[in-house]
Amino acid sequence: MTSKIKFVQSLMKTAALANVPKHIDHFSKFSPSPLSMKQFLDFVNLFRSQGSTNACERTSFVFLRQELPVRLSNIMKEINLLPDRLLATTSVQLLQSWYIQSLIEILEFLDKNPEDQRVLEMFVEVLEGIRNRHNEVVPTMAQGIIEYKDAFGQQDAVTDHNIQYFLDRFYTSRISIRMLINQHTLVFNGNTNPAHPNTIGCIDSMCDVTEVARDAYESAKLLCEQYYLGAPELELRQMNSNNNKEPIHISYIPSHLYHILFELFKNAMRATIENHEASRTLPPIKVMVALGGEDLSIKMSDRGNGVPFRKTERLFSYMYSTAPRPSIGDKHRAPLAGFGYGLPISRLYARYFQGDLQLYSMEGHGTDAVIHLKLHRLSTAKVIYAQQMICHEAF
Ligand code: P4A
Repeated sequence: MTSKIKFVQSLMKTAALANVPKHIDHFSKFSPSPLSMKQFLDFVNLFRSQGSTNACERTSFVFLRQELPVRLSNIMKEINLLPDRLLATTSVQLLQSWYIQSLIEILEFLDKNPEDQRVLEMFVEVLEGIRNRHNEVVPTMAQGIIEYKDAFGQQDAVTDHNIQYFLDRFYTSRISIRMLINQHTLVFNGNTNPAHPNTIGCIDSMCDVTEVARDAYESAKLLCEQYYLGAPELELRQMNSNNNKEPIHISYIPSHLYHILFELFKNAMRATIENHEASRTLPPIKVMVALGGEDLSIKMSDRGNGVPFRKTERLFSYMYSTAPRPSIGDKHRAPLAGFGYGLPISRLYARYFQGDLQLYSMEGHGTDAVIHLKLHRLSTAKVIYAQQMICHEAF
């Protein structure tokens, strides 16, 4: 811990020397530019049709060296509005130092020449470094919340509500920044994935929904079998209103969909097994994938006895569900339970492109989790927390 503090302190000095607060003030005056799925896809098509990727890479570079500081600075301003006692925790200090370091690294590119190939290559490397630096943001923030709760006890409802509000914005911002970084680095480091020819960067214009669902099921099943003696079977059905014989493909980010489904499978498996410990058979998890004209919906139903209606909202609460991290290798502490941030963050992924995630639990029976995703074939709906997320509410 002391080395962490020293590191943070030395970084804060560097930050002051590099005039970081002034840059944050400047860039946070801009609102993040919302991008629609269509804009992402258009860019992908432009990139494809051009053959030469160079002009695209320059455009992307010039956009990102402005847009990333805007997004980083906006969220850094919000971090500064956290209650002092949370802001002062080692975890949140460490987290802030990552944001400062990343901002400094991108600002270095402001006066660089986009025509210089070496600059573009360096930019990709720096972005990859930034992405790795921020890998542990979610557990680190969770740790900060734990430190805060340990020191000051369970908070009042208003504080809980404010922290919920902040973390939703904070993680949405993180999703958006990572999406931009992934898109740029995956597209411009020259790797294409032969197994997924329709995937460019992290966007798949032909994302096979049932395939992602089966993958997520298999991974959850492996975890489940490591701890329990078995896992419920999967019963997957689909309804394609256009033509029921055809597989369901949508334009989406497969990794986002996978993340959501994996969380839901883990919950469904855990509830099913814990509710059927006495019996020898496990009721299957039933998944229905439905494609309509406007929405793609996925319903996952389990017979895990459900949770009382009064408690369903808690499943989405960061404050409520923050429990100490099960230590790595400690397989006897519910391997299917992470930090309890699975559901709230999954809902942010679903909402990110105007979808949603809802839970309908019937205590005594089981839970239905429903994901609604908007089809973005023609949609120009802008994503990224700009419109909904303008007002800054101080604690
Ligand atoms: N019943 N139903 C669910 C849970 C229980 C459930 C549950 C006890 C609660 C917490 C948890 C995992 C499962 C479900 C599906 C869901 C969500 C909750 O998507 O069957 O860990 C966070």
